[in-house]
Amino acid sequence: MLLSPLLLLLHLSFSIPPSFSQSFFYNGFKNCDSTNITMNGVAEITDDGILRLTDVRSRLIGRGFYPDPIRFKSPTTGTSLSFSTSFVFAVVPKYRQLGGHGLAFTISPTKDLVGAQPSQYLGLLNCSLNGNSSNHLFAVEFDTVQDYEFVDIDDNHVGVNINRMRSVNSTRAGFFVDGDSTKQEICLHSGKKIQAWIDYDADIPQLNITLSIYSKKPSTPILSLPVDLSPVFQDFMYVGFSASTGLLASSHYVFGWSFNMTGKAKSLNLHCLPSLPPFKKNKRGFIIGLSVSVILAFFIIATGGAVYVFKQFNHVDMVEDWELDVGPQKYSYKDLKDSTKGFHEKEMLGYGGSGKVYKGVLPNSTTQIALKRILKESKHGQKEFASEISTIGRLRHRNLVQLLGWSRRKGEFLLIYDFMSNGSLDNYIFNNPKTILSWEQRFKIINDVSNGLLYLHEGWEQTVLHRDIKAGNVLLDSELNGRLGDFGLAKLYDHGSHPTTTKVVGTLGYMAPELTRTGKPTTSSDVFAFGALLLEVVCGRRPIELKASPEELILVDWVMDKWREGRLLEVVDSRLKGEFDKVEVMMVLKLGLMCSSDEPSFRPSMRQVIRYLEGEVPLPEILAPPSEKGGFVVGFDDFAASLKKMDTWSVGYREGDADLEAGSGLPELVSG
Ligand SMILES: *[C@@H]1O[C@H](CO)[C@@H](O)[C@H](O)[C@H]1NC(C)=O
Ligand SMILES: *[C@@H]1O[C@H](CO)[C@@H](O)[C@H](O)[C@H]1NC(C)=O
Ligand SMILES: *[C@@H]1O[C@H](CO)[C@@H](O)[C@H](O)[C@H]1NC(C)=O
Ligand SMILES: *[C@@H]1O[C@H](CO)[C@@H](O)[C@H](O)[C@H]1NC(C)=O
Ligand SMILES: *[C@@H]1O[C@H](CO)[C@@H](O)[C@H](O)[C@H]1NC(C)=O
Ligand SMILES: *[C@@H]1O[C@H](CO)[C@@H](O)[C@H](O)[C@H]1NC(C)=O
Ligand SMILES: CC(=O)N[C@H]1CO[C@H](CO)[C@@H](O)[C@@H]1O
Repeated sequence: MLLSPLLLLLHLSFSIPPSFSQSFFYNGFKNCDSTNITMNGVAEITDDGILRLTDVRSRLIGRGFYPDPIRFKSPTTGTSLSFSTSFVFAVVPKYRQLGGHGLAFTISPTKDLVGAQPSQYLGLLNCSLNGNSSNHLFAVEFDTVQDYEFVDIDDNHVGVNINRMRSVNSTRAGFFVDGDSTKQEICLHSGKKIQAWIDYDADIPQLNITLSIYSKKPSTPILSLPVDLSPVFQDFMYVGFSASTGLLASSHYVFGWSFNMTGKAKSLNLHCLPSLPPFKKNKRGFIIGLSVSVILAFFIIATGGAVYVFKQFNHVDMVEDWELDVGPQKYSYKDLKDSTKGFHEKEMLGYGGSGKVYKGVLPNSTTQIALKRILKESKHGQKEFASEISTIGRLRHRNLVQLLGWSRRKGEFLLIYDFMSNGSLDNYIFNNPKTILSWEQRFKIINDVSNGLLYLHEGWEQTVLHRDIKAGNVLLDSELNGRLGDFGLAKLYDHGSHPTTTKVVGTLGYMAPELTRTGKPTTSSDVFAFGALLLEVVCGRRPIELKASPEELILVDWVMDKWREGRLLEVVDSRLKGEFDKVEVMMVLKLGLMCSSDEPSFRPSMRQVIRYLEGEVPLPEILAPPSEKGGFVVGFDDFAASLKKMDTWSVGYREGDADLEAGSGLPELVSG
């Protein structure tokens, strides 16, 4: 008698999962506990009935999942089923304007996502799992940080992630008001309630994502993708939310959630949902009893106090959470400042991209250092910058200028580099140098720089673009070894992927022509700049020489013309007095031209460059002088033409750049 119910139970639990729902609706999570929502990490349901995934502590993960698995594949056809969901969330950052990191609606084979990491992984994956199709993970991320690693488009986006953190497609958070095709922006970390709808029609297939700050669903989604989720889904999956914080942190809240496998999910009414407790206000009535004079006295003391505190503040190095994660050693700002005699003009070594460089001494030692002082006003810039510092600090190569440490004070960064006693290469080749470098020394420096650049491009776990290669950024140590300096402009990206468009930076004459069009720096645009460097080291002049005659104005054109005329050796720096190895010089000049090709695909990679320089392989045949305008150099005229479009070039100017001074006469020249 007892046996049959038991058998039935066994049967139930083995043939189909215990129970699975087709739809549910949480109009707030009041009276809910772990039987209604499975929580892990730091997630909890507040007394007000809000699912709080994380609070504002650093590096947390919080998740809330619907407890039962849901069938996501048709038992008959084995293809994915449609679903529809809507939820209301809010992100309240610890520091206003700085969200970290984000939350994701998640469909996954498990509720606990073992091994997942916080920060940019949103508690979904980790670096070894990232990208593996056996993850069977689908997520829609609401991300408030721009991770270059995952090619995020900005720091306020909605993206669809399938098995990897890099989004299949993403868009800036916002919504369309019905009947209006301009997107209204939504700030994800405003702390306000935001409703999201995710609708998937498996038959088309089509995935729509819609956002709004209202209860009514806009008719136009902000993302609509033709994506088949059949390979992603398993028969039964769990649905829920995952959120994480990094060094910067936000509280992530979910206020209500509706889900439906058999039709459109019901929208939530924002007014019927619980609200976040308002910030505690000062007790009213406190001041009422006080006389005006007391208030005045209080005001005066408070002002005095504030001024005092402010002054104190300016003397103290403020430490923020994210600083603790920055790799290289942090030094006291005051010690560093003192070692440069308070950033005295006399201690200034020159300008590096984005800041002045001073000579100093490492605190409590006799080690000489070069200190770069960079002003970073915005908080956002500071955080990005800190992550760059920690990357640069990990790069080590004998042909790179080593970053030794850093320091920071409000709105200001100091970067500590090895001191290079012989200064920068430009002092030896342009503007009547005191010391003339011999060809052997020049050839050695070229080889050094190419090795340093190859390391940046290929020698590290991520590709590092230098983005500002020029003679002024090649430093010479006491033995005249060439070292690439100034990685302030470096941006990283994964091998094989493409960096997102960023503001074009670089120096006039070293910027690849496609950079001004696309704004996308690549290893190939670094090679272009390296080509310009090769030519100038051989010729002893700048890539654009304003004092030169019109036919000699643009170095690469001039060298090209001479080559066509069969008089290539005439371009070699006359200060070498003919003392050089002709074969090496010819090879370097031709390689310089090849790197300077307008067409990125004609340019060699740094690995190839090194093979040519070391004589391992001869330069390709294509480098035979073209009889007429043609061959691989077609387009050099475009280069000259683009020069005339001064407005596009002007983006390459930076304040305080030595080359800027040289360039200041250009507009005149173009009009004349
Ligand atoms: C939570 O789950 C319990 C037990 O399954 C159920 O009785 C209760 O109604 C659920 N609460 C809500 C708000 O759904
Ligand atoms: C990533 O998670 C997997 C699965 O839990 C684990 O085996 C692996 O060690 C984790 N990798 C890292 C780098 O944490
Ligand atoms: C993907 O994950 C599976 C199972 O964890 C593992 O066997 C496989 O090696 C992983 N593939 C890659 C490319 O990491
Ligand atoms: C992303 O989707 C938009 C349309 O919503 C489409 O135009 C764009 O090409 C897609 N991008 C990628 C990388 O698939
Ligand atoms: C996606 O949005 C379009 C409107 O742009 C609509 O025609 C289509 O039915 C929607 N698809 C789903 C699955 O909701
Ligand atoms: C330098 O020496 C001073 C005094 O001896 C000490 O207080 C300080 O911590 C030292 N700084 C470093 C970076 O070692
Ligand atoms: C060419 C040049 O200036 N060489 C100098 C490099 O630095 C060392 C040490 O500081 C000097 O001895 C060299 O004269």
